[in-house]
Amino acid sequence: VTPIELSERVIARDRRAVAKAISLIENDSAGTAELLRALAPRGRNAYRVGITGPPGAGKSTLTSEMTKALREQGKTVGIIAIDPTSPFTGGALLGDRIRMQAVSMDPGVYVRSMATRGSLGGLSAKAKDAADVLDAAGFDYVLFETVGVGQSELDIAKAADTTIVVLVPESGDSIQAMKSGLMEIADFFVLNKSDREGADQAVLALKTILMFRITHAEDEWIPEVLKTVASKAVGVPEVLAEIERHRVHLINTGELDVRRKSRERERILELVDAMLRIDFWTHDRKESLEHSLITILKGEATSYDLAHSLVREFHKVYS
Ligand SMILES: Nc1nc2c(ncn2[C@@H]2O[C@H](COP(=O)(O)OP(=O)(O)OP(=O)(O)O)[C@@H](O)[C@H]2O)c(=O)[nH]1
Ligand SMILES: [Mg+2]
Repeated sequence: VTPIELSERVIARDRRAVAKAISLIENDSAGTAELLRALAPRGRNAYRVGITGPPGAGKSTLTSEMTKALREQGKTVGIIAIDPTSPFTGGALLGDRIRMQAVSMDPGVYVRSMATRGSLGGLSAKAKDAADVLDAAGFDYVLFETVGVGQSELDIAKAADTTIVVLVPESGDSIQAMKSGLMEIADFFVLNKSDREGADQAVLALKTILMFRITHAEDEWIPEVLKTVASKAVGVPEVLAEIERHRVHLINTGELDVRRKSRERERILELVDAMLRIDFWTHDRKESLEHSLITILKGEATSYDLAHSLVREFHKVYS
């Protein structure tokens, strides 16, 4: 199928076409640009929510329950579970798949695991592009779940309109969140597993930390801390209500457009970087660099000299 044919099937919400389209993106396959171009006029309607937090916090359980609740409201939901570590389907994802099976039998729900294999962008970029596909396919919500910890969790905020950080009562979680930069990306917090001991103290600890961050700026959004028991669907309507409250806030302050523009800007910067790098590092240039390295060791040149001469030569080729 051509990218145009594929785009038509995506717009008709053909599940196999959606799967194929996301695979194209995942692998930087030829036709990706044309596909996204054809889908572009159809998108820009889905609301994108990132669900992140430490391993085992209950992100998948919460995502499933949120999906069920959204379906009851008549909304359609696309879910992207992102695995930053393994390009293959790992154990965690398999577990997710089983957990998500109940919701994914529903034609109004699409569940997809995703890895980043290609070189034209990182995790958040690929997640964004995949969300563009689901958006064009007419899903009302796109939920991203990030598995694991680290930079990928922080990056997901770039792909989402609203980012939820899921924590659990275990002591030290809020301190951990503060250290790892999760505090900065959270539009609100969910303290899941609040059926466990220490939930109220954990909420208090989080709220105390958050209090220090209040700047009293006009239109300031102050992140809430909500308690849930995802495994019993407790607190889920409140989570959806908070997403809605945040969405309205973003619209009223103009911040939604700011976020969406910044998402596109980041994506373009990343694509240009990757494209230039691919054009630049031809076999010949790599060889030439390899042969010159010895001059540095001999003290006859510096790394700056070699970089400058490579770039100068590159500019000559393109002028
Ligand atoms: N007690 C309790 N257990 C929960 C709750 N929510 C989820 N769990 C359980 O916690 C375990 C992990 O839940 P997941 O939803 O897989 O957590 P996750 O954050 O998606 O995990 P990873 O994707 O592996 O990082 C499962 O056994 C869930 O049944 C809760 O509110 N209370
Ligand atoms: Mg999970």
